[in-house]
Amino acid sequence: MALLSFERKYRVRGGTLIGGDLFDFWVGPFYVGFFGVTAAFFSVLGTALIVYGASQGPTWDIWRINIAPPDVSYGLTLAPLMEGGLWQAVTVCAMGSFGSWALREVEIARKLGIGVHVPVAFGFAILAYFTLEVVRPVLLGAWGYAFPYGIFSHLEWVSNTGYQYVNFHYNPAHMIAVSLFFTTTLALALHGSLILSAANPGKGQAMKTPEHEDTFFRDIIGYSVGTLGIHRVGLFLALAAVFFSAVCIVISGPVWSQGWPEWWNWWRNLPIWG
Ligand code: UQ2
Repeated sequence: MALLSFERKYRVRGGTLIGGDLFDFWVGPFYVGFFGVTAAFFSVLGTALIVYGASQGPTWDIWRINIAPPDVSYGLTLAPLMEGGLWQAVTVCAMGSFGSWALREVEIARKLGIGVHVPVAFGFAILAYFTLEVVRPVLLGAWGYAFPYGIFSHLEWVSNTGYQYVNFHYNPAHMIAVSLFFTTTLALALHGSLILSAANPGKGQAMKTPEHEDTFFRDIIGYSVGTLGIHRVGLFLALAAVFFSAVCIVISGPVWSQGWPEWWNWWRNLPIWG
């Protein structure tokens, strides 16, 4: 089915989660929906708040603009606008915007009658942000433990937070997360190169089939995970990487507050070393 006739068939009302027919229409190529309106509202407001914060100084240098959370002394209370309140408002806008985007994805998936895998996958990205900015600061008792909104400032937050635990690479959940990120790139490199190899067999030759793809891997490692399987592997690896990243930061402080190298003393203290 050509794209235009496909769209004529599927661009119909229904499948919305809220508001019925309200906002159930397209603007140009874009589906709007109730959550399109709320996503636009929160992202425009959040961006405007960041620009307002920048206008209050001390710099317009794009690298150094910084919207910081309140000082730790404010705990989990609401802070004055220029002492972290702006950061709190921007964080509410960000969560409103990310949540709206996920629900807009759900509405589009429902219209098409496809699964909700895309919004579920995006949900893991939201979880990563929510863990850093809400879950861990709440567990530690202050918004001041959240990362600031700024290019250099958030880099410094990551570095300082890592060094606070001496050597973050000894964090076992960090080890798992890094391994999963590397394996994700391995899987996509294997998959991307395999697909292109079959699609581009050489000038004048006909494109090859999934049988060729299966056979390549059966010949080289005795196993092919299959054309659907590789996408399951890829999604699992990517989501597991994000999940263990969230675990690795949320246990840093709330569960373990010494250096991560010290955590391994349980191994050195096993009564089996003589
Ligand atoms: C495969 C297959 C694909 C693929 C790839 C494989 C035809 C087009 C890459 C091979 C993948 C395997 C054996 C699993 C890799 C697992 C990890 C953890 C990296 O068999 O089917 O479809 O793209």
